[in-house]
Amino acid sequence: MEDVMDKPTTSPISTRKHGDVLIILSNNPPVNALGAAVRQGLVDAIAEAEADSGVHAVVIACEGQTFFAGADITEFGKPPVMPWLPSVVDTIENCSKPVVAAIHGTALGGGLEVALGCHYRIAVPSAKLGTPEVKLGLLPGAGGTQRLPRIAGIKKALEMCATGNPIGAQDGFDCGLIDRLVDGELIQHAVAYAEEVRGIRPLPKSSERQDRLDEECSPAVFDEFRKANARKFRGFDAPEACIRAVQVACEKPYAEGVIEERKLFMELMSGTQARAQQYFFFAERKANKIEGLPENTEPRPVRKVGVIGAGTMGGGISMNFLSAGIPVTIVEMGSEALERGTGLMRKNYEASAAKGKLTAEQVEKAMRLLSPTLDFQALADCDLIIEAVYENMDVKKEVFGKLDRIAKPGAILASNTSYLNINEIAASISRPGDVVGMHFFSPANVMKLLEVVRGDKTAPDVLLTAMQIGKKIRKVPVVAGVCHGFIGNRMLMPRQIEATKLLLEGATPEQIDRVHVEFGMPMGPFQMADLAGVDIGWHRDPNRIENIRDALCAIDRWGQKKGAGFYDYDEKRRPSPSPVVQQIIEDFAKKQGVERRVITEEEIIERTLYTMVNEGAKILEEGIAQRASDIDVVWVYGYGWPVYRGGPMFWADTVGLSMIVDGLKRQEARMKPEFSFSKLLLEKADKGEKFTR
Ligand code: 3H9
Repeated sequence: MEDVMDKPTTSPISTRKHGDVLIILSNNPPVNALGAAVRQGLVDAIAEAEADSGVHAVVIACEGQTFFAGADITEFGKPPVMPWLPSVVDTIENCSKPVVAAIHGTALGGGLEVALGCHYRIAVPSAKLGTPEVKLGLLPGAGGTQRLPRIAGIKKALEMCATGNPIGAQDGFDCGLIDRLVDGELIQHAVAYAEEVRGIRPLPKSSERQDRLDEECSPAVFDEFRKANARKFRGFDAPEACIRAVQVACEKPYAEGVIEERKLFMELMSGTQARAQQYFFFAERKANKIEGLPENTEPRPVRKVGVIGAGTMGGGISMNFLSAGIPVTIVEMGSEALERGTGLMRKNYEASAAKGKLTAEQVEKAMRLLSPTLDFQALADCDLIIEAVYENMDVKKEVFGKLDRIAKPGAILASNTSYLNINEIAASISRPGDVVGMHFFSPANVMKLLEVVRGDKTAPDVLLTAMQIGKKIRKVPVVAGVCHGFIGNRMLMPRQIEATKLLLEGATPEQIDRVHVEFGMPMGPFQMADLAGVDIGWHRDPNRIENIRDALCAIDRWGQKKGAGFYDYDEKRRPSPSPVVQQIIEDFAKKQGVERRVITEEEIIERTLYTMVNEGAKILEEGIAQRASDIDVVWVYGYGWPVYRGGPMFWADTVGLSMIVDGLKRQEARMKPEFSFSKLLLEKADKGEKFTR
């Protein structure tokens, strides 16, 4: 049957008739976000269906890559434009003719809520369904917290709303969220489905369902869920609000539930956490954009990757490519190290398989793509070669010298250095334009951050390729300029310097760490030192004791791996304060003539966190970071800065830059000579400006 097109329209929503089914189509690229025009279009289209006596059923579908991926986040914080989404969803549900949602791509947030307002849901197997609002510091605010548990059950709704993780279509089908799964032409199937159900009355409305609630409602379900996720949700406001809203579905009728949902939604929306998380959503996407890249720059093809060094870092880096289906040649100096390295990679993969994250077949597929070798020459056909050898300029130069002779023309030569000067490495070979930094964070197969270091001579297509390949291996790449420590590690330095000075002045490691953990960091500076190894960068001479770190290393307190560092550890690696360390600190303070006093939480924040903001501002003014939000992306993904505080630069804006400057001025005398003010910070504070918008 021929479809009958309606009159042309400028609305992102169009309608066409297929027999007695009205097909409502959204075309709002890139993700069919439910902006004002889409919402209005949906309401108008439902009115059209109601008014047309020739229409007996309705299909709502989307063009492009996805079903509605949610409310339009760019509208948040602006004056609301009617119709608002909850009433659009109600309008759909109250349509007197059956409405079928035809889902492909990702039905997320408000998009899933639209689908829940429909009377039936049909999806392709590749579709994903989710309520990611919690990741934006919100909860599903268009009836989702009340409809979802009524359709999919309490446990599923809790999991989806409070974690924000999407589920697959099959899972959706199994829990009752999807009524029918279909392969092939979705809209055709949806129309056939609509014709099949057109006569069924009463219409199934998710807001009226009670059966699933009766099955699962008990206070224990909520208590257990809270307990099981306490660590994950620590510090965040939104997950608890999501749990509370779903709980209301158990306790109150639908009409009261949605009022409660709205109240909780508005509370979250007006809070700083939601602002921070929404800011971060866009920050992450902005980080992908490279400034100053000539238009027409095309990436170089990367079909095969070489990795030099099969240690923890080299192995982890290799796994990223293997998992993305890219063959890797990994080179080591000795067969024992090579075997150990590849064995560890297999072990890591198998551990993921044991947790159900991979199938045994996927593990084998990844490992088959790996070619371990002792022969440097084997790198000759690689398009991208990443060295992950010992962090020493001479060693790196030697490796790059070899690569210069072996690598094919046009191969990208990347260094995984965390501190060293990429320009100096590049200048030592005949093809500096091919050199770029690709700084992975440990464990490299897990951590999302990738600092892509742009040297003075790095060719634009090399930079673009490094950024794109980073995305392909599911990292969050951020461009950084050349300086000691790039963005992330450079900002770590003032924090570490001040934290160590604070120990001498009277603070304890556990006090400083507690302030950081309460702030929302996964661990404090001394917990981090113990985890990473107190001995990293130590000169290895036990008789040369110039600071607390030297003193700890000299008596074998190298951190968790030795069962002792800034803390004592039991056999389960549980830390406790160490009297030995306390004594070392006190002796050291005496030796240096440092007067010990009571250190307040405020001082710890000012000296260890405000100093980071100051360093971030220097990084910005020197052009090491392209934008303030990139610094935030580095800190959230690389160091676990709590995303509900947006990142150090966004956080500084919420504190107020003049407050930051005042705090630093209060501490300036104690922090000298290491500390100096960023001009940009002073200027911005003076003008009442912010780093981020
Ligand atoms: C909500 O629904 C609240 C309701 O419960 C209640 C309301 C009352 N809005 O990620 P990509 C842009 S809250 C506006 O690179 P992908 C994005 O910025 C919402 N813009 O693509 C980017 O722009 P640009 C709940 C959006 O293929 C472009 O689209 N929904 C939105 O890798 C491409 O995005 C969510 O939280 C939006 N909702 O991934 C879903 N979404 O090109 C958020 C994307 O200028 N979205 N953009 O940089 C996503 O998770 C991913 O974008 C998605 C596609 C998986 C859909």
